[in-house]
Amino acid sequence: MAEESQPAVSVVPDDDNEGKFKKSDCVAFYRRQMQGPNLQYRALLDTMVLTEKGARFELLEPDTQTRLVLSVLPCKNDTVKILVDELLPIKARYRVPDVIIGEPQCEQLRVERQTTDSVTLSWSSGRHQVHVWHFPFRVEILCDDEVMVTFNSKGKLWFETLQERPSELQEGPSSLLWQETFKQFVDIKANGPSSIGADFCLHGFSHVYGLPEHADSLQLGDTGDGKPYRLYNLDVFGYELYNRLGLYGSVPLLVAHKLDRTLGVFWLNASETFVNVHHSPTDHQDDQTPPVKRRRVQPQTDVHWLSESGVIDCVVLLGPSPQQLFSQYAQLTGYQALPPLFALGYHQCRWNYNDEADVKAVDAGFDRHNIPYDVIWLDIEHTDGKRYFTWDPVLFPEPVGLQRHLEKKKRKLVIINDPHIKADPNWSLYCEARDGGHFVKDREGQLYQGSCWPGVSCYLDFSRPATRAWYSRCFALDKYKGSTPSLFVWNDMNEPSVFDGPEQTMPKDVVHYGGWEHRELHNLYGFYQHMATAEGLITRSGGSERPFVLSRSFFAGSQRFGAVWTGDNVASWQYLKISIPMLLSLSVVGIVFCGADVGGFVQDPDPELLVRWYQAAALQPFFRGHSAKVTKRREPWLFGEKVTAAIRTVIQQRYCLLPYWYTLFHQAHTSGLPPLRPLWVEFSRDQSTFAVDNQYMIGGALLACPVTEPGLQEIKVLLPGSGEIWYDVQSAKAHKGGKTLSLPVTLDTVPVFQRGGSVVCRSVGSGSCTAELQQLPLCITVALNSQGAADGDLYLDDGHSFDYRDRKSFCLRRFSMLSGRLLCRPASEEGASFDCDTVVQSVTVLGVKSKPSTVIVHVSGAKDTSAAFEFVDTCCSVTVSGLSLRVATDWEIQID
Ligand code: NBV
Repeated sequence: MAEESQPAVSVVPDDDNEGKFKKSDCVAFYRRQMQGPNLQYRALLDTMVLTEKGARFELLEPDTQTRLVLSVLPCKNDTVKILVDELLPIKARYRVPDVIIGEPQCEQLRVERQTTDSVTLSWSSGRHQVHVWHFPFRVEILCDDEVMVTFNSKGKLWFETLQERPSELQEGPSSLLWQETFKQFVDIKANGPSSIGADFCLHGFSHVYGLPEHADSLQLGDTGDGKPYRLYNLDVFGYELYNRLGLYGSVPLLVAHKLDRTLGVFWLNASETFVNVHHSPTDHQDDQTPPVKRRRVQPQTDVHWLSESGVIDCVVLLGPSPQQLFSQYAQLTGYQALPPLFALGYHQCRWNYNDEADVKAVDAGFDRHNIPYDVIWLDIEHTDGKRYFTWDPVLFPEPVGLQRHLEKKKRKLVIINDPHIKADPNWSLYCEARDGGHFVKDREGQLYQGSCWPGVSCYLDFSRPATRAWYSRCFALDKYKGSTPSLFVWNDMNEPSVFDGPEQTMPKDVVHYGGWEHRELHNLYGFYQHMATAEGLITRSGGSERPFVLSRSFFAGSQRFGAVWTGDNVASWQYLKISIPMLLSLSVVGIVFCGADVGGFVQDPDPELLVRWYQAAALQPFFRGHSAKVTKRREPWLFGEKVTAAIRTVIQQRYCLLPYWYTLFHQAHTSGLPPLRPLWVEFSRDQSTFAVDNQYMIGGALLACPVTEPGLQEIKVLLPGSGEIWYDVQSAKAHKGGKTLSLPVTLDTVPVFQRGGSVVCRSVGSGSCTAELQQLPLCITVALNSQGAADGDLYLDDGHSFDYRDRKSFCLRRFSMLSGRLLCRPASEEGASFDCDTVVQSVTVLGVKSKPSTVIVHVSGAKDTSAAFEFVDTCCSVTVSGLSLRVATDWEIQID
């Protein structure tokens, strides 16, 4: 098998993006809707039926005689679902399965008022109402009598009902409804035109976010320039910046924010989707009216969604706080999986580490240079001829030995596993998949074949439950030869990438499980592979171990399966800069375990860029250095001692901060709050934060402003919130909030500030990997606010199993300080059973008014003792060291 058979078609992807991808104006359904007639839908109010599942109305468009059915379902957690489907469809339309977790708990609706023009419905306390208008048809969602959102405000409701295929297609525009040509590719549409669309007006909102994945700013811009946001998962090598064409994954959630409310619109559709955003009044409108005569108009944002097929299935999330919105969205699509602790450490990847000796040498290099790391990665060349689940017999003859070698140091191996399967009838895995019916078919019912790394390949149909189960079983330790429990997985190319397909992806007329065309579920393909891989790793451990899977493609809900990264970025300052808004955009839509390739995947970074990239990425959730095949090697020690030292420092600092990161991941896992937060999430009433996307919060306590420009000598940092105090983490110096600080920078400066009122736990020392870190004591930094108070949580568990869930084996503690007294107490009643030896070795309090005279330590059940301390006048800090206080016991420290 080691011998490479010659592929029939070129296996090299076309790197020239220009012209490879569609622009919106060459997408037929987009053109039809944008240029289509104004439709005159009416809600037939006398058809209203109220059930415990909400209200149902018929809709009629008299000119086209289109009949639809509208359901409005308010749910217990302040969300409202709006569903529109055909009234009498000739066949069922695709409804996205597997994304929404659990049935929503519906509220019982009451009729408040009904006239011939409209009906008003309310639920629970009556604070919220929906107002359905006969004509022009629209649905308003109100809170305390104020309209927050209007569905179909601009009358863009569009629904192409399914028709029988004409026996013969006449030449002319109508034949184009049944097939569409792009370059040499002809897409035959089995169901003809089936697109849908609708608009929402978000009243009072002018700041909107979300809709990844785009290499663009955090705030969504106005698409009046004719460039809508596209959601269509594609493999875009070295993607262009500030471009709204779709990248590897999509999450159709738009988040809107204003001073007193955060709101979301979730458009549950997995087919190709465009979103137009229009802000009014715009800042730069061409308004001839003299300013004095202008009325102050309330701002609004209109959002127009257009999808190629499926039904209109959307949920309005009413917040009102950002925290409530994240929780509502997590209740809908799932919470971030709690990663094993090692996954939050540093990952070293390259396309490719050449052979076992190379891997061992790189691994040893980290020890030699005293740089902690947890995982080394193998790219496609580790396989036998790009057959996933195999090993190159020459380069990786002893994979088990290699994993044992790493495992002795408590380190892991991640290998790549792509969704294409080499069409090789002499390979048992291929034959099993073929005979089990696990591949997608073309529209003639033959196995669909496309080209990828192995040459001619078939593609697994991950939408089919039996295929997912089969694929999951392929990760069983006895089936996947050469794998051990310390091997984890990376799913690449799962948009899916097909080198000889339209836009380098799978043709839309390929057929999946249930007879559904690929067009219906394109954006779900990677989501399903991620799901099956994570499931495979869980099952291989008998259900006891947490998986780690990184996926390039994703959809809403992918957070349940692991991590994602931002694909093939470039080693340039602009790509370092854009990584921040890209990761923030993912974070606000629930994909919170995310990162960008450190150093840039394509091309070679200069040492300054590499250092700055490590500094930024060490403060981001998923932290992996990666580089493309033709780039120069860039392990951290290859650029001279100064660079090695700078990189070592930030990786060590990352490890020290892992107790805090892990606590944030526990929070994401239980409440939906992202670890990485745009400033407005924490300072939701501070308008100056709404557009910031070069800075961010790590949890509620730390503000980071990584340097993303070359040769910088001074950086401007917005410290939000008048009344806040911010402590520079490097110097401990206090700064007042509500202003922009000018901070001098050297290559070693990483601007991070701790917010007054917070407590952050760090490890003392970093160890050589996370497993070592777990043995180390903690130091606690208490940053006092202007009232002399602070608090913060710490979450600990075994770092790898599901015992935290199944046996409540974890430890969740709260540190709180007030009037000079720091308490360590349980933060939750649950979780007492975790046997935790971790101790606190030192406590530093920032912002004390004057030098204390005594420090008394009180541990419950023991005698009070006084402790030595150090007071630093210049930054008003007190450090009590030499402690050994178990975090699992209650204790207090009184500083007088
Ligand atoms: O498997 C090779 C690469 C991988 O290193 C990279 O991280 C992915 O984004 N892969 C893409 C395929 C080839 C890209 C040119």
